[in-house]
Amino acid sequence: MVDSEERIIALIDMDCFFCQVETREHPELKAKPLVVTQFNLVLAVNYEAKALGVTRFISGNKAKEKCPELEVISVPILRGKGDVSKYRAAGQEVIEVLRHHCSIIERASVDEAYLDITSLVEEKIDSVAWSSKEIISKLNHTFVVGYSADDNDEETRNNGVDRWVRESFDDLGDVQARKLAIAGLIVEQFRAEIYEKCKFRCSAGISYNKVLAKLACGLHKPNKQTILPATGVPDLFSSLPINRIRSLGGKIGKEVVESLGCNVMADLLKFSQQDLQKHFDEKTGSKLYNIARGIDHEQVTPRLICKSIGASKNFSIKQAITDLDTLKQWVDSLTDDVCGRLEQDYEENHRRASNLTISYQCHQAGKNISQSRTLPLAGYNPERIASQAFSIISKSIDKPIVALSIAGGKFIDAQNDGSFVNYFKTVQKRSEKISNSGTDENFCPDSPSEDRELEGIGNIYFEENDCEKTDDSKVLINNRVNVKLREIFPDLDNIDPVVVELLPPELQEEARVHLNFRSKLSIMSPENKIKNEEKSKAVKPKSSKSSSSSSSKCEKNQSNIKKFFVKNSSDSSSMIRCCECNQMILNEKYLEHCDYHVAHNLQKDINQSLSSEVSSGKRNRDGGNTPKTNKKKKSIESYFSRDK
Ligand code: DCP
Ligand code: CA
Ligand code: CA
Repeated sequence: MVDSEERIIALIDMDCFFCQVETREHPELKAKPLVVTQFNLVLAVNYEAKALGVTRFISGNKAKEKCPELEVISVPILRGKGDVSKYRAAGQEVIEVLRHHCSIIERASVDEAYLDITSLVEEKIDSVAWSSKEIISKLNHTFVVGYSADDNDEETRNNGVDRWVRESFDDLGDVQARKLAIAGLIVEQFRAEIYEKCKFRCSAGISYNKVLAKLACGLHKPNKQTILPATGVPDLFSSLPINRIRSLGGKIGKEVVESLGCNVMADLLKFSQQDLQKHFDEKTGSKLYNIARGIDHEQVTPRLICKSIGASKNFSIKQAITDLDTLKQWVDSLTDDVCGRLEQDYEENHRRASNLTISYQCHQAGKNISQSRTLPLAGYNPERIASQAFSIISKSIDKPIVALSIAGGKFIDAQNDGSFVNYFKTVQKRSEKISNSGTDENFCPDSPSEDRELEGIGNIYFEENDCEKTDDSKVLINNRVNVKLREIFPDLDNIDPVVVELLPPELQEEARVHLNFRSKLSIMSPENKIKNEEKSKAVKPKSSKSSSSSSSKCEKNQSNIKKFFVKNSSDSSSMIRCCECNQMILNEKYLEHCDYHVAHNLQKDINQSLSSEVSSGKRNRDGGNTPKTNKKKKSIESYFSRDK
């Protein structure tokens, strides 16, 4: 691996990207001032409009006021939110051009990518005896920090490049500066080819790490590239505001400014590494210490495809979500979007997301408070994802919700895992078959179309099953395990806890779902309560002991189940770290393991809501102790079934 100080990194970023995509599609817009809006908010401004004072993140009307001749195009709207798929596809076209030349490309956003071009530079530098004159003539869109003025004056630019190249290639010149000059030639070629093939103009930054390449890219735009050599860093940092550095635009940058009193990057130089580590944490402290000196060890991770796939929606305070119906509609819509894209990604890139991140913002006391939760993702089932997201977000419905996001991430290789997406297709076909033949009517008489796979791919899936659903709760039942369980307990309503102890772990867990569910019902019904008391008197002493320590036993069993899923081998290549319990799980057991958490969490939620309802006396089915009203309150759980 190349030493981080020896690398040559470029960042290529498309100019006013959404505007260029629209102009390519509508050539009549060429050279006209143009903005692209989404719900009347300006997202992209072309350089003709920027020259007339139009800026981003203002309303389309306001932009039009500033520039009456402005052309305004809206991002297409799909299911009530912006559909950016055509811009994403256009960004991918650019990546396709680059990947013909470079194998280390990291796509960083819809319109930018980092390239590690160290080996390309080394090949090129040795390929011919370069003359300074030739290099200068080819760096015709290039600026060099420390040698070119900030304005775009062509003569100043050219003089600066001339001086820098001659200095770098004379006898005392620095090897790294020469490499950067050759990198400049390579990137000029890339940019020309992008224009030739895709008709998009772009800008680039070239330096020896990602942070500096990104910073350099923004210094001269559009259709320009900027080289940032090590000699240019101290001068640049002496006046560079902290938030201009990629990773210092947010919270940490704010803290550097507010609590350390730094205004420009050079102000950070007065702090020792220990000082910074003490103030922040060890990792952040040493990162800040390095960045202040122009050092960044982060590698370009070859990644042509995004790290996560998500769908999000922001709302103004006026439009904020305040009721469960609206929340459900939006959660369903975002979930459909994200699942469609995840499935497409699965087909195209043979990978699957193993994490689901559900984020949202509530407006409270004049501030937007962010909340986020990451769960294991066992499959791309929109109904299941929507119900998980809904159950999490709906807990905050007492505050206006101003942003929602659902994203799949932490992708893992799915080359040998055709069952993952196919599972749902199999389920669909299977349920059609079942409902046509009627063979499984006893199994789930109320909703054959909701039936789940009974055999097949070998993974255990805990799915929602309507035949076990009450007004108040949903019980997760795995049908495959359920079939086995029925062989042991023909009447699942009367499972003997003593026998449960003797079962293999996965059956124990499933049996417990039934036991819990029945015990919830028994809390509600005095008649059942008596029956159960009689039953528990009849069980052997061992059993009464086990029920007195049921919670610790249950924990023990759960930990057994966890152990069952966790491989104790040292072969970490086929293992994934679970985001929920942080344990390393064997790849082929991961889906199974995820389902364990999903079932466990939902079961916990159901139990919590039931016990709080019971203890606060809210329930009506309590033997008539609470007055019944005719008005049926819509419970959160009733939203779990999307077809209602
Ligand atoms: N974009 C968006 N939402 C944002 C920011 C940007 O949808 N909050 C879209 C519109 C942009 C595209 O992403 O065209 C790329 O964003 P950039 O920040 O790279 O901005 P531009 O490419 O528009 O302009 P520039 O020429 O400054 O790179
Ligand atoms: Ca851009
Ligand atoms: Ca960008």
